[in-house]
Amino acid sequence: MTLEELRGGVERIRREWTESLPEACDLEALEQLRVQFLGRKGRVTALLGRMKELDLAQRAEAGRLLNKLKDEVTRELEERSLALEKAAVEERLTAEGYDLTLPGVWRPVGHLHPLTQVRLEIEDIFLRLGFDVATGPEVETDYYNFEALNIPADHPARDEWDSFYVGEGQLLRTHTSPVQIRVMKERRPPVRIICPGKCYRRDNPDATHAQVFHQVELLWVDEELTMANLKWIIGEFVGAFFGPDYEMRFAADYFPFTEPSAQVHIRPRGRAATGRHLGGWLEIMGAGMVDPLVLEEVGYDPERYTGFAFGLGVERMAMLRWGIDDIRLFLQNDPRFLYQF
Ligand code: 2U9
Repeated sequence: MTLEELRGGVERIRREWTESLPEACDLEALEQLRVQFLGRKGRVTALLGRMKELDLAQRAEAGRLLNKLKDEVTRELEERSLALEKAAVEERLTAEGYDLTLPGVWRPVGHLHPLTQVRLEIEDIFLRLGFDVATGPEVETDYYNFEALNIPADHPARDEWDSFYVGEGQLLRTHTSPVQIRVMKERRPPVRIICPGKCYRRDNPDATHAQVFHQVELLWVDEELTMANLKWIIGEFVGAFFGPDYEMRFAADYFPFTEPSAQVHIRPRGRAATGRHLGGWLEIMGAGMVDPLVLEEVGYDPERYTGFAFGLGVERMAMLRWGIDDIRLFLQNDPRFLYQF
């Protein structure tokens, strides 16, 4: 073979390629064409194989010609392949009647329950203040729920009309305080925990009472803790949760497990005393210094350690935050209520 013959061969292949390409109307036909020209036994490959028949001096020119042909065929093959793929997609979209300009179907995206939002926010505030989150069982024994907390046997909460008993000496916990008892028995002071969780009481449901509700309780036991430290912590909480425009006061109260005990009130400060609060004091939680009898019960020396605790209702915090007037709304799972948060 001479260089001229090779040149003629290249031109012939080039022409036939250009003629056959538009006839390949689908990807399958295109693949057959590729095999025919570029495959191991294809026409371009065959011509490449015959290069060795040429004089050494002519091989460089022959190689240039053949490589150019191969590159052009490869590029045009790719272009045609992309064009055919695109046409196939468009044909399918037209055939199946899709209109990509139509607005999509709105699918509601879920979100956290308002009570979960409030609980996480409260946890966050105390995590930043160095407290651990502790949890425990919802089915408790009489001992952890009442006895260890200095709640006497004749206390009305112990009556089966006020608590849900599930067996002999076993009940659904009426507060999360048994978690603190369990943690104190496991650890040595300093103990700094908050205990969020579900609680159960045998109330008649109304706008402010539910048989299932949520609490967050806090406990800090250490040396030299006083009521002043308690007041500071609660002040930090009120500022973080309700904002800077509230003032706070303590009023005397009684709980079997704290001494002294207090209820904590807040009210909008000064000119902020407008809107639904109208300047009145709102009770937000109960609190107090842990009763020495409770410390003794878990094996802590009450002469060396003191502690304070508070308990708040998550529903109550959410109701104050959003102006919700019926606690039962939290349990009804009505999307018209839930989607507002
Ligand atoms: C231990 C020692 C002391 C937790 C406390 C309150 C006051 C309180 C109520 C708030 C609204 C219950 O959800 S509620 O109805 N709680 O007033 N709770 S002091 O005191 C503790 C807890 C555990 C070992």
